[in-house]
Amino acid sequence: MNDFTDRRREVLRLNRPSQQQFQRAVRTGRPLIIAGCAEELSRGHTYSLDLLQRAIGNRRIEVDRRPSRNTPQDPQSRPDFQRVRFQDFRRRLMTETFDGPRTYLQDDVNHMPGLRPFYGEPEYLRDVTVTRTKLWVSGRGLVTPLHYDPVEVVHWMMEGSKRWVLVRPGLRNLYPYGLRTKAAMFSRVDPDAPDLKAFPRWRGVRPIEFDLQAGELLYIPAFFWHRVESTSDYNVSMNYIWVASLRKMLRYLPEFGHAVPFVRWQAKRISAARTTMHEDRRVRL
Ligand SMILES: O=C(O)CCC(=O)C(=O)O
Repeated sequence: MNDFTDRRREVLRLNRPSQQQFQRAVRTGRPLIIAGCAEELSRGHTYSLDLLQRAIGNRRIEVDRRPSRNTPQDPQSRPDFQRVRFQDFRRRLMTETFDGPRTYLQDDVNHMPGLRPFYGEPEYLRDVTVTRTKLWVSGRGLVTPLHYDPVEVVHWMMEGSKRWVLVRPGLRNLYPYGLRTKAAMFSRVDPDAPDLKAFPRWRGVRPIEFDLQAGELLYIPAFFWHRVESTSDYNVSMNYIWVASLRKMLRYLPEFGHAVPFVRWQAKRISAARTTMHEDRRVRL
């Protein structure tokens, strides 16, 4: 990724922001890295796999199984989510090889009530209604392909590090999969090795690339494209998600249109998962 322009200054940086500073930064529409809040959020805990295992216990959590570390999004099918016990996920994580099949824990914290005493919510999110909080655990090299979400996200790097590539909202130069596919919010371009013959307008794209380190948080504005690579042996992060303002949805109406089938699918999954939440049996979502 050496030929990326370093556009770090397009990403704002704040140390322990107040609520007003955070809101002002959000209004600029730019991504924001937040430092200096980890101690308060983690309540002094270090997120080792031992701690997660103790906190999650015997519950089944949702993992995404992938054929390789950098699998392009399949436009024909949704991700292969499965429910496994944390100890089984952990065993897989420890035995997976860099180039072999991979497992990515991505689950709603509602499935892990034992984790609740071990983290807080950022003070500056007090005025937004967080609709979902999600835990991610991955091994080195795992890639989430370039995509956008129709919601606002703060991604807290609890342990490890991730390399982020961000691209401003837009559809024309990003070549998303078609509206009728199952990957309409995913780009067909791999920013690591863009095929400029197939995707010539990618030349006009100015990706922003940086590493997010343990203890930092990243605000990803709704509709901003992002590609994420886990860059340490194991990575633990948490997402705080809330609904974008109506103004923003109207501003990015074509992007929102692309997201509608996904939003419907996701809403069904979340509500199905919440109704079966307390039944500790294997459910394929
Ligand atoms: O960390 C990842 O692999 C993906 C994160 C992501 O897409 C998000 O936080 O919205």
